[in-house]
Amino acid sequence: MILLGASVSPFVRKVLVVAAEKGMKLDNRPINPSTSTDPLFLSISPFRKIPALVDGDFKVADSTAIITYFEALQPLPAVLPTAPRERARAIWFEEVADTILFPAGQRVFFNRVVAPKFLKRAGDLAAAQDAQDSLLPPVYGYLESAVPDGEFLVGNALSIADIAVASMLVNMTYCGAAPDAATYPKLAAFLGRMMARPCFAGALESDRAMLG
Ligand SMILES: N[C@@H](CCC(=O)N[C@@H](CS)C(=O)NCC(=O)O)C(=O)O
Repeated sequence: MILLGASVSPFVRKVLVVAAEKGMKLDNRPINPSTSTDPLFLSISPFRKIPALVDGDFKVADSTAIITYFEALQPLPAVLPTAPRERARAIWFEEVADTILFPAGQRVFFNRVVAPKFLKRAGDLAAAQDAQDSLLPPVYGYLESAVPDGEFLVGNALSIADIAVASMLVNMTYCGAAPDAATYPKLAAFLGRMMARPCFAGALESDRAMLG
């Protein structure tokens, strides 16, 4: 299977981590979603979003859609809990990561990393600082209160909840906006635990190769 998109995108990272957890092999090909003219990419992802997946004659974009496909193809180890309430809670955390944490963090990551490193222009550092000061604290505060005493966000096993939240937070470690251990001890410890898991290793290695 071919996965289009670089691991520094938290949505791509989420998919790479799920695949690694399930022992599924992916041929990961970085592309620039904004400028790519690759007809294959545009045929899968009409709105130019990564990740995009090709599996033979099947194509689908969107991290949640791709992970749903993986889970159906290879149910074990499961990343979607089977108990109804746990599954709903896991999707809740994935949604918080994708729709609340990502837009807040992206303003920091884009202006401090993407603009100077990949677009070769200065980022809006005031906008980055504003997002770090005003947008991230409410999300971090919520997540700090939601991290249980156990190892995982939902139930007793790794799930999409942990992978989605940690995948977004990884980008914050690249732009000086990670949750600090003094203010968010449980969240910082959670992130450390997740990043140390073998399923994150390949994606983090790809990040290092790209970010230096
Ligand atoms: N809901 C999508 C979101 C994907 C997304 O926003 N990807 C970003 C990269 S982090 C992207 O492709 N942005 C390029 C653009 O908007 O032109 C998913 O879960 O895959």
